[in-house]
Amino acid sequence: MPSSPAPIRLSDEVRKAVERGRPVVALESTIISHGLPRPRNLEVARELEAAVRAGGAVPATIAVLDGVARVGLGKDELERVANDESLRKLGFRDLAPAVALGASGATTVSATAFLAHSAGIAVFATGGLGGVHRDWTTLQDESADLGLLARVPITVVCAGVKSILDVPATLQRLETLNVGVVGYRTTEFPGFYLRSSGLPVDWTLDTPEQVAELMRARWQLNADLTALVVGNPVPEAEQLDPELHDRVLAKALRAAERQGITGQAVTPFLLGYLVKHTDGASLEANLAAVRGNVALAAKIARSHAALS
Ligand code: PSU
Ligand code: MN
Repeated sequence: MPSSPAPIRLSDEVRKAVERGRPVVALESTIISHGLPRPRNLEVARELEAAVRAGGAVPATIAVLDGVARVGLGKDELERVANDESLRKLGFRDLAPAVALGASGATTVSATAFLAHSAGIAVFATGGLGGVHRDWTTLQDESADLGLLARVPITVVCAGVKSILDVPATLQRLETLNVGVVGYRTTEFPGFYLRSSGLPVDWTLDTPEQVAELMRARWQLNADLTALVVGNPVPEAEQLDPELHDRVLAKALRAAERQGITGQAVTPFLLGYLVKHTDGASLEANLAAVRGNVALAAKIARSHAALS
């Protein structure tokens, strides 16, 4: 085979931090390119990186640009991810084709978790995970996030799974797949836009140090075969009004069905519909959740770095 440039490239800052065992937090790019409206998305991308730094960790936003998987983006690259409407949405299975064809795209949870782990990063923050869709019995639409989390031992801080999904079915799948699930300062699995999904979690942790202890125990037991999902609820004052949530979501699901939205387009369509029909309130709740997750992830990354 002819030699070609390394397909995964770490920024200098991220490489040094990983080599020295300093805290690093991976951030996905699909939420920026496909999950949030422009131009707010660029502001948010910058804000999240700044929040990781303020929390004492190095941010590593991940995307594939011109066939190279980048772990840690420069200023121009982050702008490109936010502004380039032609960027594709890349799940794990899309990484190799994107590299082979020199394509560009934003990475979802599955692709980001894989690349972050490959780069030696232990902690990853996002908004809400993908999961089992509500019409699963007919369409069999289950996010590729779940299958990847069953294979990659990374800690993912999130506000649960997106409430547009079948949350009980998703929790069941996570159990079957042996993905670790804990609630952070809650006994209930978070509901993304809402503080609670109404479903219980088996384990509750109350400090970043406890999460780091759990990560260490998984490693000591050789039980870090799968991901660890840390469910961190959106603050009560910033959640979406549950009544508004249920009402608009029901309409969004009907609209998606009527318009024949399928596959990768489903999640961005539903999130966009909610933003529009809640006058932006769902966007604020989404952002509040992501901010909280990023701040917690930085603390967990620090505790983890201190323990290892
Ligand atoms: N979290 C958010 N907004 C998003 C996503 C997560 O707050 O847009 C993205 C993630 O990249 C996740 C993807 O992996 O949605 C799931 O898409 P799908 O259901 O097509 O697998
Ligand atoms: Mn899907």
